[in-house]
Amino acid sequence: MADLNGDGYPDLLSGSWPGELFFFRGGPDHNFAAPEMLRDREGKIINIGGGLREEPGGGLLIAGNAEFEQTSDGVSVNYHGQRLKSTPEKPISITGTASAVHAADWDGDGDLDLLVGEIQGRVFLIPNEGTRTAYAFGKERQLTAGGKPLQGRMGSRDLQLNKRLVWARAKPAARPAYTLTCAHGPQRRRLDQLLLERAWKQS
Ligand SMILES: [Ca+2]
Ligand SMILES: [Ca+2]
Repeated sequence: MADLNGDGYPDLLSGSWPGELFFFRGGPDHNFAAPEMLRDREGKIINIGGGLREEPGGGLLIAGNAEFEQTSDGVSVNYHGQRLKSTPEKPISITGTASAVHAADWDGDGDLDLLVGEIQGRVFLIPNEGTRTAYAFGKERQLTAGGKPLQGRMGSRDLQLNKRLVWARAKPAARPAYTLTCAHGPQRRRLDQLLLERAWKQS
């Protein structure tokens, strides 16, 4: 919760699975307006890593908030104001990037900037280049720790990097481990935590 627009009323911010950031404008007595997707200073809806991607097989993949619509002449997809047609030759599918957001005055200039984590575990700063009462978000940049890009990583490669024994003991059905790499070394998180802890202690 943060007063993003500086009107004296706390607002709500939320990340999402498709990746867009949602702003719930606060009012008196903690009443909130319907959510709106946050945009950057050029009017583009913010979704780090989202967008349209051409698929190798000829399809189109949308990473973001989109809605399918069945019409009399086929299937259409509404994405950020665009209306795209899904055809057998160029079928449209949807995925997401996921996001979590926190507002803080990162650079101490009085307005609230955004800190955003995404599905690959990367953490970005989106600077507020506006004012305390009229936000205008600039281009994101990935935060660093210990001189390296800050990233929580998933997958067997990270397990092997940190403790080979962990992966050797993980069963195929086990979920991958989650490792946050930061200045003071790898930090293990959740995912088959008992198995991980046991293997860690026995190694
Ligand atoms: Ca507010
Ligand atoms: Ca600021």
